[in-house]
Order: sequence, then C-alpha cells, then structure tokens
Amino acid sequence: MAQYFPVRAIRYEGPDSRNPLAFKHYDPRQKIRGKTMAEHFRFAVCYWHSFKGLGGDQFGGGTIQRSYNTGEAPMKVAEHTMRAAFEFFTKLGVGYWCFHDRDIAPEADTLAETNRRLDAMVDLAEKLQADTGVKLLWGTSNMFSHRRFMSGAATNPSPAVFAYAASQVKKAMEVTHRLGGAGYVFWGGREGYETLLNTDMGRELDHLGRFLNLAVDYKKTLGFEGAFYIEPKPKEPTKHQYDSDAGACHAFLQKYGLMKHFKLNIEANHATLAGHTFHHELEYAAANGLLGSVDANRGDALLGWDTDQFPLDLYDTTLAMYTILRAGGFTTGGLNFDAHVRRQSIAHEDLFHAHIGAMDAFARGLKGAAAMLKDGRLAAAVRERYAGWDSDLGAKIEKGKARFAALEAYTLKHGEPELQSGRQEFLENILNEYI
Ligand code: XUL
Ligand code: CO
Repeated sequence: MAQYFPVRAIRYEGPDSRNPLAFKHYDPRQKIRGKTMAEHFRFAVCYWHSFKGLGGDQFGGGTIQRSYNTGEAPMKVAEHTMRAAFEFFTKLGVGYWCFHDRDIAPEADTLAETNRRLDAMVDLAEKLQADTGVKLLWGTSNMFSHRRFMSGAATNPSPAVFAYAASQVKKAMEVTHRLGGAGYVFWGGREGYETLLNTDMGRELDHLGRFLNLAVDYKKTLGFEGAFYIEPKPKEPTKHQYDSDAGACHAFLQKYGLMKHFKLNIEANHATLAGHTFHHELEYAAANGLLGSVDANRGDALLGWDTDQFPLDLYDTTLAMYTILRAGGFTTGGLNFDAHVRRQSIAHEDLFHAHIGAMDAFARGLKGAAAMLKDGRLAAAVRERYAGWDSDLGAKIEKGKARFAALEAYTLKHGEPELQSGRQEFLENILNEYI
C-alpha cells in the first residue's frame, strides 16, 4: 500500500516528552469527568484545508506539494487524496472527518456526471471508513466556489440556481447518510449580499427559510437521523452574510419554524469576525439550546480576515471547554479542525504538528475546565451574584407574579437598592490558576 505521510502513528508520551510528533497532553484514553478525552472531543480532521488546500492566497498560488497530487487524471488524484487523508486520520488517531461534496470528487460538466463521480468516491470512502474505523462527523455541500453561485445558492435571484442548489444538497445529504454521518452542516458562503442596491433582503431571507425547510422535509424522506447545523459567519466571501452570528441564526430559525430541527456549528474565527469572542458564541448557543458542534481554529488579532489558524490559545480552549462541559458535552457534534497550515509550512510533518498542537491545547483546556468545575469558586461567585433572584422579590418576578405596580410599591418602600461588586479581577485571577 502506498504511503503518503512517512511518519509513525502519533502516540501520547506525556508532558515531559520532547518528541514533536507525540501528544504531550492529549491522551485519548484518559478519563475526565467520567468520559475519555476521545469521547469528550470527538476530534475531526477537515478534508478541504488539510488535503485540498495547498497554501494559495490572494497574491499567489499554492506552495505546498503533496505526494498524492500526482498529476494524473482528476479522479485518479481524488483517489490518491482520499487514501492519503485516511492514512493521515489513522496516524493522527482521530475518530472523525468532515468534507464538502466537491472536496472529495471533482465537479464534471453536468450534474449527472458530477453525481456519478461523487458516488465513486463515496464507494471508496465507505470502504476506507470500514477499514480504519474512522467515522464521518458531518458532510456538507460547496455552494460557493462555482461561478453559478456567485450571487448565492438558496438566496440567488434566480430560482434555477435555487433548484440547482437543492439538487446538490439532496445528493450531499444522501451521501452523508450513506456514510453514516453524525451531522450535516449548512454554511451559507454566499448567502448574503455585496450591495443592498441590487438586493431584495426580505425575499432572499424567505427563500433561505424555504430552502432549509425543504432540507428538513427531505431529511425525513431519506430517514437521515443525524443533526442539522447552521454555521454562523458574518462576512467573507460576501460583505454581509445572513447567518452572521449565533443571535442572527437564532432569530432566523425561530422566524422560519426551524428551531426543532437545527443546532449551530460555532467556529472560533467566525465569532471574532463578528466582533464576538469564541466563548461568547458558545455561551449564547448553549443558553438557547443551540450548541451542536464546533469548528475549532483561531484568527489573528492583527489580520481582519478568516485566517483559519490552528487553535493554540489556552484561554480560548479552556473557556470553550468550560462552556461545553457545563452544557453537557457533545452528543452528535465534535471538534472539527477547520484550519490550515501557513503558506510556508510546506513539509508534511507541519500538518501533524498543527493538529498535535491543537489537540494538546484542547486537552489542556479540558483539564483546566474540569478543574475549574471541581473547584467550584467561579460557579459559586455567579450563584451568589444572582442570589437575589431566589429571594421573595426575585422569585415573584421570575414566576410572572409581580407586575409594575407591585414593583413600584416595593421600590417606594425599600428605597435605593444595595449594590455588590462584579469581582471581575478576582474571577480572572481564578481563571489564571487553571491556564
Ligand atoms: C468557511 C467555513 C466552511 C464551513 C463548511 O469559512 O468555515 O469551511 O465550515 O462549509
Ligand atoms: Co467552518
């Protein structure tokens, strides 16, 4: 069998190891709060960045030369790429992968031929999944690269493009189902606008609502029981994307009657592009029963775009895991590394270093978050801060048993409310004990 990544399988060697191709903190079998680390994270490698991305940017083409890009016919290269990907998943020791339809099979001249190509690659994926035990975390459809989608897919001014997009999602859902996918993601790459001067926003939103309801309908026909996720992102490639953040998705899902059918796939770099923190978006999703899955990466504070770097910031991973643990952990979702190595990272080891570092950063985040929960000081401080709501007055308000007149009577009787410190520095110091 061909070897595309001449590297030994990555093992856990502990914090004292100096081996760059070993885990220092991620021990898949270590139990934390009753679950192994592997069960907590459900790590997935993404196909598009890790195997199709070759370091190209706006100013120049690819820099990364991989042995599976043999220069043979496109379907032959697609086969090498998939075999290389499964070799990588297995050597890294992740349980899951994620893909877009067009990542794994090149588009042909007609939809029928494109679908035939996709089927052929899915045959191979099915076999490789069975051989390796690697599972599909989620599938999705690329409806943002081809020129037909330049003005959007479901929000396109043309119903014929809407129909094309529906045909593509139908097929992508079928292959995701066939591969036993635990979920299906909708990221609206170009579901937004470049200028409002040519855009009927209300109509476009209705079309997106219709599209997702049609997907829910087909999910039932297909018998697909995986989760549906929307992945918020505010902009890029469009100037404004409708599913701009968790809050906008929440409003959209409510308006179009989709709350029962969708959760969110929160991406760290999308959160920061939206002017939020990764932690904020997770917390908002968790507070509204929408926390589904995570695209783990990070941006760069000095670059205002989606740099999709591997997540290494321990504050980010610790706070993310603190929210995820409090929300009960992943069920269908997991942590997908929607991230790519830098343009100059042209060695095949770089792809391993990137994933190892990120998995170790999340392992440290998990250990820190579990310790913070066990310690309980942060939770106690929050409880104390809201203790007034458990008192007579607070409980009455929460139960809807106090109206404005009663609240006015209370205030006239008791006068100026007693204030308490927000204790931010005290709490930040506690957090620092766990970093
Ligand atoms: C783009 C992005 C996508 C989605 C899947 O910013 O994050 O790769 O995760 O379409
Ligand atoms: Co993503």
